[in-house]
Amino acid sequence: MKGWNGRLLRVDLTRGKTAVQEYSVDLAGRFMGGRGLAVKLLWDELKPGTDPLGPGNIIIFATGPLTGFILPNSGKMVVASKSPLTGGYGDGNLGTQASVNLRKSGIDAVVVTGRATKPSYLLVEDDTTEIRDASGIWGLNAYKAERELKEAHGRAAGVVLIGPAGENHVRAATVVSQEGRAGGRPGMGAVMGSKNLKALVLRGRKELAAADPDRLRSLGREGYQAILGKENYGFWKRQGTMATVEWCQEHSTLPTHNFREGVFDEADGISGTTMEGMVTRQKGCPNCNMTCGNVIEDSEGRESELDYENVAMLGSDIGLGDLREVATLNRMCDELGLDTISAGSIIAFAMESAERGLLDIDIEWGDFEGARDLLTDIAHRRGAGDILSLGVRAAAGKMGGGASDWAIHVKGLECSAYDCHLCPGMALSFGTSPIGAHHKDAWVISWEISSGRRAEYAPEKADKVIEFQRIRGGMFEAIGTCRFPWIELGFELEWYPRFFEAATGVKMGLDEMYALGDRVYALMRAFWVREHGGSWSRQMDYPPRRWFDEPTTKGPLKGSHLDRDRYDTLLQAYYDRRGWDDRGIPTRATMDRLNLGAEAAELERYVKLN
Ligand code: PTT
Ligand code: SF4
Repeated sequence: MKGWNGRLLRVDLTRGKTAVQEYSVDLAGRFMGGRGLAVKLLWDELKPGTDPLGPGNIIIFATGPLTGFILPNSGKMVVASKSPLTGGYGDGNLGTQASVNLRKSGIDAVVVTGRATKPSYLLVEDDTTEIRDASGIWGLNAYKAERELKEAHGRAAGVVLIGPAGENHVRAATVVSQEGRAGGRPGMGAVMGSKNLKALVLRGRKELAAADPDRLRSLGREGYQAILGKENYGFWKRQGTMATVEWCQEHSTLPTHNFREGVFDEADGISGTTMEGMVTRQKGCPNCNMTCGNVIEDSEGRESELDYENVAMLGSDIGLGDLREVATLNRMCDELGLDTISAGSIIAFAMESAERGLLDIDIEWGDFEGARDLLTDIAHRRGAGDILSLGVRAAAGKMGGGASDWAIHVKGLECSAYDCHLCPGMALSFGTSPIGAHHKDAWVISWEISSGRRAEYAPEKADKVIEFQRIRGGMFEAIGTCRFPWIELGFELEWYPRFFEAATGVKMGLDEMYALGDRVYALMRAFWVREHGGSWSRQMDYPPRRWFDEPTTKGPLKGSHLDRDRYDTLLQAYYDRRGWDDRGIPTRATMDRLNLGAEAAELERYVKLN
């Protein structure tokens, strides 16, 4: 196999053993890498009903066949596991030197099981693998711990690790890297913490073997050049994802006051334009010439790397309009290893619960000090932070008193930063995302707004969601590169089959890549259904109640809300197009068509397939 290393590193923390295992050409061909490889391994090896925070859970760090080659934005890896936040399939995508180093050590994915008896970290140096004592860095924030690990193992080491939130099993703890990269929103950091696994430290110096190295080199050069020539490149370099603040405000989709509204009175204070005057440097992932990490000084003089999601959720959604204070909360999340989107949503939920007299804490909208204290309490599970550390769905369930009405999530994952009171297509994207309410698979909102928002529930919206899920959630999550060149700059998708062929020698058109995406989607859905058995229903694919029941009260689109019946019709159109039945479960014929016959037989042990 060229392009792929064809090898997994298996780590059993209970026994303290590691082993390298070759995997088959068939597995690579059917699932490719990244998310595809991860969900297939979880499907085959994770016992249904496993406690996500128990030693039986499996966590996988999976690169794709393009990861690590000198190609545009090829520094990504997927971190996947059964989620302690949602109880279903969970993953996230991280840009880090660790991805490149893993591939250069001759490994495509690390598969971790069991639980170490004491704090540990995994050290991989080319062909040598060791489980080491992490007692000295347990309890340290992610910045400090990463610095210590780099001091011990050299600056070239790639490190992915957790902070105190992961150690304390906070359900929205992420995996972090490089002081400002984070991935694994549905609690992948908590799974690491439950295994007493503080970090993976990876060094690799081998040459990655490509099927056609000369072609790959020239394609890579041309690709980087083409990106530099894209019209929007200059603006992207200035604002990165932060341009979205102004865009969302303009279109009434900026989450505000726990998604009550889509406009924020102080939006200018947290906008990309405001940020432009504050940027001190830019950071990014390896092999990238679009570096989108804009660093500013926070209100305490420390560096903080901003992205739209972080700023909207820790800014407008909690009513905070000072960018340097938002940056402080953002920096805290990175140090604590806490997902910024969920953290913002949880704080907003707490603010609203306090306002309604259901949570006895002293906090109000826009209260920076209160938010700062609460973040620390959540990460350390102190006081009200304990119940909030479970995420908004579980916290609302425990609190009662109607709190579920203002718990903004899908399937237990807090929504990312797009208010959908008048965006049914984006609401469908959140509803059907394979990990809960995340925008990464189908960010259709820009298309939805530009193509006539008022043609509200047209079935073409289901087509668009599926198209994006195929490209973003299927192809990009499997090949191991960042999707930003395509979605942000218009770098043509046709580049990717060319890169893929030069790397692997396998000719695969975009249609085949999308078919692979459909296979991966069906299997992720099967994973959810197997975990839920008879309790699975189409209600799981509904967006938060607030968007149906509580019209917005401000801005040009004041009075907007979603319509339940029409959403349900749109959802049905989505199922029909995917070949899933009325429950949202792939039919037997669909599974067979996607070459998932054996997986269908396994699923039939839990639910009857139509
Ligand atoms: C991603 C989610 C996002 S999506 C953001 S900002 W974004 C938040 N970032 C966080 C952060 O920072 N710190 C923190 N403590 N928590 C955070 N939570 C949020 O996590 C990220 C970029 C971004 S920035 C996006 S959209 C793109 N995502 C990609 C993807 O998913 N796949 C892919 N093939 N390419 C992508 N390119 C872009 O990568 P999750 P990163 Mg992230 C600090 O992982 O779990 O999917 O959540 O990985 O290396 O930081 O790059 O406006
Ligand atoms: Fe990383 Fe941003 Fe570059 Fe994508 S564009 S690879 S997220 S730095």
